[in-house]
Amino acid sequence: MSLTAEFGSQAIANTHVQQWVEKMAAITQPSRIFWCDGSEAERDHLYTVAVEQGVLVRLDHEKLPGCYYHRSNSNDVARVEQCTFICTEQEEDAGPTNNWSEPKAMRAKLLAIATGSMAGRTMYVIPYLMGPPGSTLAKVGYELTDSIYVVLNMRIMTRMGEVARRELGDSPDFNRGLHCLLDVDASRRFICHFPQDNEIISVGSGYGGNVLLGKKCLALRIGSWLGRKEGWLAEHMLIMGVESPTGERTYVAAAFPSACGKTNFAMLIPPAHFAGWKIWTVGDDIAWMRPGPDGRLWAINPESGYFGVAPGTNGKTNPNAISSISRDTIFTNVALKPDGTVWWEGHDDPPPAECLDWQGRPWTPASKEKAAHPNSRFTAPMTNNPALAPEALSAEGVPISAIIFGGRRATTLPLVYQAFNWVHGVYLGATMGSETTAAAAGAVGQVRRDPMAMLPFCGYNMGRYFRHWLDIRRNLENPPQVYQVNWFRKSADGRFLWPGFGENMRVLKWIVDRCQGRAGARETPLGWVPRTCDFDLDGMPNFSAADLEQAQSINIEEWRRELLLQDELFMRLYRHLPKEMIFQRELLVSRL
Ligand code: GTP
Ligand code: SPV
Ligand code: MN
Repeated sequence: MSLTAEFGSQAIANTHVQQWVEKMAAITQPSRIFWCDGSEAERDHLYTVAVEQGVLVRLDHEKLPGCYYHRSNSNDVARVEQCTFICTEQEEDAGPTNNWSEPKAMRAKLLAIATGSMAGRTMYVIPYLMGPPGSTLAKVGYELTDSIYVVLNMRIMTRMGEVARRELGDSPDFNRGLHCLLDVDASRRFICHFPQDNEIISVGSGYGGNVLLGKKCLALRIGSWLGRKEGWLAEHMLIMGVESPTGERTYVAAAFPSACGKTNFAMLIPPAHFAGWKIWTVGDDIAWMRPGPDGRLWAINPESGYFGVAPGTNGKTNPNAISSISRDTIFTNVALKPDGTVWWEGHDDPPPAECLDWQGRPWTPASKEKAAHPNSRFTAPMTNNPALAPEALSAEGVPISAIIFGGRRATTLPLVYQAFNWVHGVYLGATMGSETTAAAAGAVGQVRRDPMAMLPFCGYNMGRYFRHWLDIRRNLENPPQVYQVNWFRKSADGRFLWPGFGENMRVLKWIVDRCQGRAGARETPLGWVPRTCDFDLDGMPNFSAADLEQAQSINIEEWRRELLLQDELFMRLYRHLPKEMIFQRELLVSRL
């Protein structure tokens, strides 16, 4: 590694950063500190080192230019909610939906674990910016890590290097993130947030949301805490622009829980029937939103890449994702083919005759287990996306006309309905339920409450979070309309009642037309729903008005059970639950 002397050896940071890095280095004791500048020369160097060390496999650069392959430890393939903590002075500040620990004790425990953990290793110093440079919402973080995989992912997912250093200037106001890979032993795995100190310590994992600290840790958990303090919202939402044939653009944000369709919806390509309509992707996972001087809610995407679910991604379900991952992409825990390309369940190509599965074991179509892990992912720069909205790069962001909440529900929840008003909309978000997915360790397919798709990501008391949502309305003269959708309802024989993916454009068009005051609706106990005449079914030979009725049906028995499930969460939150939520519940009961 003769190159290393040329790269990263120069300390480039303000004195606050330098002092903190020295302190952390004294604890972790790396043999070398590498200061990242985010340059292309540095990127090439880091990929070379990562391949030399066996952390990455270089894929066939004729077929997949600039692409690499990684396997994480088989015990370390998803977020771990049971190891994720919010560390505040008062337990009540973390609230009943978070694991809580007293900050002093937890910090001491983690720093003891971190002591000497980087011996013989390189500590990378990653300056990164969440949000477009110059945005009033943008935030700077520094992540210290001994994982070169983390560095290479962070340089795709965030604006990394010089740009962040410049944005910070001489300020001490940056998020301090420490990540130590250790031996990825699950018993020493902790992802801990210290919102009062704007600090994150993550140890014992090398996977995604546990270690790319700008993403779930800063942009959502710490972000939501800062948002409450500073009057904005940090949300687990995609952001899209919907362009009509006349060139009118309507911006929509949507919160679906992990692995419930945000990336797919954000990159939607309208079916042929919708000539002249076009979807622009602003973001696919996280939205930072603040009331603007015009009384509208303005949103930015703090990220600059997509950390997306690989299985099921193909040229039919998501062509824009396929373009996004055609180059300069890191594939994690998918299957590796002998020709230096990759495969997963639901790929365009048929199953390969032979390959190595996500654990590196020989795999053939006769194998019983899956070739790719269900939570295998791609890390791709957003600039690869043919549908990237130019506004994704703008400091002002976009004004949001509609907020959509959606879960993965086999029963009960109709395809689409609209909230009567903002408070009712907050209630829809607060009572969201969804089946668990492979994005987090644990059982899959169990319905649980996941308010606003933020259950694993809200960095403070969930009851106060609902209050914050209600309070934001005071600064919104023109609040977004609020909708609920469910792409995942099933028939008694287990078929999806709605085709989903590109066809979701039909639901979206009704929503956009409502926002623009051109579409009708009918009142139901749940909210406003499209009448058959309001919903465009043209060009869907296999889907009839009767099918729509089935997808939209409201079953009173199912709703009785649903109300009981909602109560479970409300009871846990009772001390801080806004009264408005109880009133909304009573109103729903009386309407039903
Ligand atoms: P995170 O990155 O974990 O936050 O997830 P995400 O919300 O971006 O989920 P993503 O778009 O990656 O979708 C995850 C899964 O949902 C994939 O297996 C998709 O095939 C499936 N999916 C997405 N959209 C639809 C849809 O409209 N209908 C159906 N039936 N499945 C869908
Ligand atoms: C999610 O689980 O919601 C993700 C993937 O977006 S991770 O970054 O691993 O959290
Ligand atoms: Mn997510």
